[in-house]
Amino acid sequence: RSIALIGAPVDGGAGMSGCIMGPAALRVANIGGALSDLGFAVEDWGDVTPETVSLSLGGQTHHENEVAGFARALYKNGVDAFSKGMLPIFLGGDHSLSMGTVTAAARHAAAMGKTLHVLWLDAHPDFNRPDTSHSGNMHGMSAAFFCGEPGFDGILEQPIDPVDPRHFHVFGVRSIDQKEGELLRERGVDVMDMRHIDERGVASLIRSVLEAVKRDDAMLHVSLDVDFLDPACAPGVGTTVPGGATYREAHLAMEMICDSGLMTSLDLVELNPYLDERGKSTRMLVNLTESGFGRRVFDRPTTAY
Ligand code: DIR
Ligand code: MN
Ligand code: MN
Ligand code: MN
Repeated sequence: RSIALIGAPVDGGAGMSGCIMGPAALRVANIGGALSDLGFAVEDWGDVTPETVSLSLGGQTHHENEVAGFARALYKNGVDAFSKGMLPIFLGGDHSLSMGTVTAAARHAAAMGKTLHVLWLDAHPDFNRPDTSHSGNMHGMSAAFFCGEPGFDGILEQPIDPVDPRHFHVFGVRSIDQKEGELLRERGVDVMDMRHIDERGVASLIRSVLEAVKRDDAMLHVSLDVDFLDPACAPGVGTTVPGGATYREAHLAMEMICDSGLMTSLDLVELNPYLDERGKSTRMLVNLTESGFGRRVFDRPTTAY
């Protein structure tokens, strides 16, 4: 398989700046070399050039032109990568970039007559609309956008292929705004919060997601937000929330995703190198990516995932 690394230095969607340095930090940590060593043909497409957009979403929403400019460029680059048979890994950048990456995956899925499932590894579901968001930060709205919620006209130039909210799997959440929670419930989003993980364990929950993807013969986009992890193992993010996934829980999730062979695209988002401790969170993201693409401690008996 070949992998396209696509950089998205956007940070206008986050509450504070710094994610703009994310793609550079991931390259300094040699994410491309790590994937080559695992046997992949890796092409680094560099950072996308955001388009120029002029729109206003209203409410407190801010930086919509920067966010939409990146979303449009990422959408085009993503569709291009899929049509070349490559697996794109998007190097963020704040989580608003998924407005472009997930819609690209959904477009490719629709063109192939398939559906798309999205696995969202995050402390937050990012399911706010401009009219429900308290912060106006668009990194908290990306999932609402690609699931087809109203209020986002003009972000992309063309209509999107909305993701079925029941195929939107939120994993590891521990911070949900009130109206956001009501919307998640109304739409039937598959929400697995930290208590679910405590009670049932990563393995059984991730297996159920992967089985749903397999059953639907669907594509799978994985979106990994640094704040999915406990701040103890990944402090380099603007929105740390206590009680996150441990080092091993996160690796297990990525290892199982790898074994399933189902992942067709990946976002690495919200890395803020300015807030990091000696590259800890950057390295964590690179190591998790390696687990997602085949790095193993030792052989395992062959079982299904
Ligand atoms: C909060 C925080 N729900 C908001 N969201 C995110 O601003 O909408 N923090 N995504 O990382
Ligand atoms: Mn997020
Ligand atoms: Mn988050
Ligand atoms: Mn289904």
